[in-house]
Amino acid sequence: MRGNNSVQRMKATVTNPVFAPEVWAPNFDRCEHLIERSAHNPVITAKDLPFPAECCFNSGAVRVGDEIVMILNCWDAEWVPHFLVARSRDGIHFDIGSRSIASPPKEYPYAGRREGIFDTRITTLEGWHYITYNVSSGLGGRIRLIRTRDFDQFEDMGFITSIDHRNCVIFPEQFDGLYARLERPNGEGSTGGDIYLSYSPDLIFWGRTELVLQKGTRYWESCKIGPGAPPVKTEAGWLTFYHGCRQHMNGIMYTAGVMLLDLKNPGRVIGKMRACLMWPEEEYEFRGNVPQVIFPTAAVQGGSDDELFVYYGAADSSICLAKASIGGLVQRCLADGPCLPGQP
Ligand code: BMA
Repeated sequence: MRGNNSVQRMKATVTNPVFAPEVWAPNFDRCEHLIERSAHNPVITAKDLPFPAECCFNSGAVRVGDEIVMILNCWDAEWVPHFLVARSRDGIHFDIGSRSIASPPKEYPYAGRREGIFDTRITTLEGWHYITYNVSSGLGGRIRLIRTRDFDQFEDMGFITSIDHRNCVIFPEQFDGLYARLERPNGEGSTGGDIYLSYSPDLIFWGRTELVLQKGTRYWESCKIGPGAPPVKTEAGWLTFYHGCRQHMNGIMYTAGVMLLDLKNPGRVIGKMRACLMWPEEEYEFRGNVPQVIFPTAAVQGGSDDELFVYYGAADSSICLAKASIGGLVQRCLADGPCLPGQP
């Protein structure tokens, strides 16, 4: 658990006073007992990869029996993206395969040096592990779907959104015979940056889209928000980690927030933390390809029934782990209320 000790530890290790959390993180105390960064962070960096690489980050993971299996997203020394299967028993030390299980489509407009594949998320559903990811192009990004039963053979299911979509997470259950996903159409300004829900009969064709949460409830999520990890089922509702972005004079800060969605009607927010759960504090979250980024992509069962292992990309450079209390997060979401725009 985090407490005053961790504040002192940070004060002791932080050399630049600008990084001291109390200077710019007034909500620090509100979240200290709800989530704890692993002392092993970052748990995976480019140095751990089986070939010369620039970086790895934003990678989905699921629990399969005693193992946590990750589809690790990395960029090699030529800045070509790869998805690698990585397995761990303790959630910290991963065996990383060298076979890339996906690559950018070869056809226009997805081929070319500017394009890439990134941000994997995994949902286990009806005996399959479904992997969603972004495919970027100069004409806008889209979401593509792969599935596997064993993380050995993979089936490409093609694109599952129209253009300019980001951040798609699939629920691990059906609702009245339909699959459901949270998604973030990209857009700019007033036309995008919010979280929506869509339904599908077959995971390919999606519709009945509805707004779930708008950006801008709080200052830390004022510029855009997006679903982070596939929702986790609890007795009280679907516990859903998302990222919240705040624009400042030097760019965008990515933080992590949490909301609780209705069990039967997952488009309804029944609880939401006011404070953001995590914001860049550690040096590995500040320094990297894109500074000030915490990007949650997976929340899997940890060492006890109440514990979640939350994986997140840090500064678009490494993969990190934080341990969270399910009960604590649910309680805080409900205590803070739906906390929607226009509500106190
Ligand atoms: C988002 C995604 C993420 C990335 C983030 C910060 O739009 O592209 O992959 O972590 O930007 O660069």
